[in-house]
Amino acid sequence: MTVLPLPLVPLPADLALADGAPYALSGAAVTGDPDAAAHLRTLVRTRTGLDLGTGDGIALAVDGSGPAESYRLEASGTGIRITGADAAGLFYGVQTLVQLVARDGGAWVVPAVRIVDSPRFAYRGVMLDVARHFHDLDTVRAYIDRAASLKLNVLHLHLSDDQGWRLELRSRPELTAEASATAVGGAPGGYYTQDDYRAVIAYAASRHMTVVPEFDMPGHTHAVGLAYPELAEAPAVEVITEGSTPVAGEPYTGIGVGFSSLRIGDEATDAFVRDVFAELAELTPGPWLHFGGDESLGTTPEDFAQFVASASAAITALGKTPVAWHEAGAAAGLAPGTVGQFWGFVSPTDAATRHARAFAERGGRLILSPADAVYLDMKPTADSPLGLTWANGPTSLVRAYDWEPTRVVDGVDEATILGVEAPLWTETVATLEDIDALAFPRIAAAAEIAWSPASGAERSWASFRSRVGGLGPLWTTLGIRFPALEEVPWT
Ligand code: TNX
Repeated sequence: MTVLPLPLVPLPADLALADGAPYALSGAAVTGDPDAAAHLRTLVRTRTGLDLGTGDGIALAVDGSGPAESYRLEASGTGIRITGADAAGLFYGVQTLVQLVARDGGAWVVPAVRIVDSPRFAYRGVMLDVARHFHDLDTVRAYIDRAASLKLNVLHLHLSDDQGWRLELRSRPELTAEASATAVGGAPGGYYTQDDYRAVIAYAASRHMTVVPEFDMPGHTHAVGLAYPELAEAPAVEVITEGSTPVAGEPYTGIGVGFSSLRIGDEATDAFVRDVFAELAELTPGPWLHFGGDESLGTTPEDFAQFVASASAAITALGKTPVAWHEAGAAAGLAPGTVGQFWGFVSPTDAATRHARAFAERGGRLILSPADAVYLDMKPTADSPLGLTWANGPTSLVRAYDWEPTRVVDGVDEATILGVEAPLWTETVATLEDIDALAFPRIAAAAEIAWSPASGAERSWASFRSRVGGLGPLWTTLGIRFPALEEVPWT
């Protein structure tokens, strides 16, 4: 049976259309789990204008059976039942139900279906760079809602870079006092207070998302030098490929990379690294702390290896799992169990493959973020006013969709892959409207690759583009200003 008329993304693991009448939402009521019921009420009201009553009709329950995050959904003319293995599973069942809501003549209905669904990968992430441009709480909450609606469950926050430090730390108040006021192109900066950060974590948790915070080191640290000049190496300006020249002690508002470095092998730097990650660990309930490690072109290879060994050990000693960009795999002393984030291409260079594999060889797993497929900051089309192009851009929706995680890093199999993450770097991204313009609809491709089984009749570009096209009206009512790419038959 074809599922093409149903605009479901990510594609459920198992789905069958049932015979019989659809379920009519007018006058319908909901019963069961209060959190899930509240989400469903809000979403149905937004989508249809209908207020669900309280009582029999749509039954929502958690029953503890089945894999983590899984759910079952049965809809018929007489009622709907969604059963989650856990609260996250039930939440995802609600998201699926909202995607199923359709207009039938003048009525809002849910077609008769039977779905049994669970995720392929445990880690399904998006990253938001709040350093190049600062993004306020409302924007972050809106992005959490967008990601969670596609069953993504990790928000990686890139909290520091050359352009600014974005999280208040009590142990190091100079960071936000001296290095948060500006952003790329002279845009206003900003930072999260500790209460703001807790609010982000709580909001994410209410949508079953875990926050993975990143302080990027030892490169991408020009801003640290504004607060602590003694911790910074002199900028290695000769490696800048784009943008303006950084000046030590002055805010950097360009978009060059690879020029800054912490001073390695210095007790003051070690104390700084210990302080910032210890405080970050205290503030962060999730299991992962990301220490960056990318593009440290202003650091010698020996210093880089020493830094990676000590930072990954320090984070491990805090009871957290370190995460680093794949270059950190070059360091022989990388702490066992460190998770690697691969950002090479779908067909990587030998060095990227070797570095990524090094994490697995030390018992760590991999997050796949192949830049030519899932970097949401690449232009979607050549004429897009926003976005970059360095990763073989523009990156079409079909390119974002047509890749298979187990075929990227040779020798890295399904069990070694923790999951998939779609980063959004924000050199060109200042507002929620900009985020929507770049993230959508490609974020839906990342979500399907992370959630849905690798194969199946409908796990194809032809099916995906049609299902995405059917989501247009829902996205519009949710206020998502997605670009109507020509690759998609929007309905
Ligand atoms: C590379 S990908 C970076 C970032 C830039 C991004 C722009 C990675 C780990 N580092 O510093 O923002 O390209 O696409």
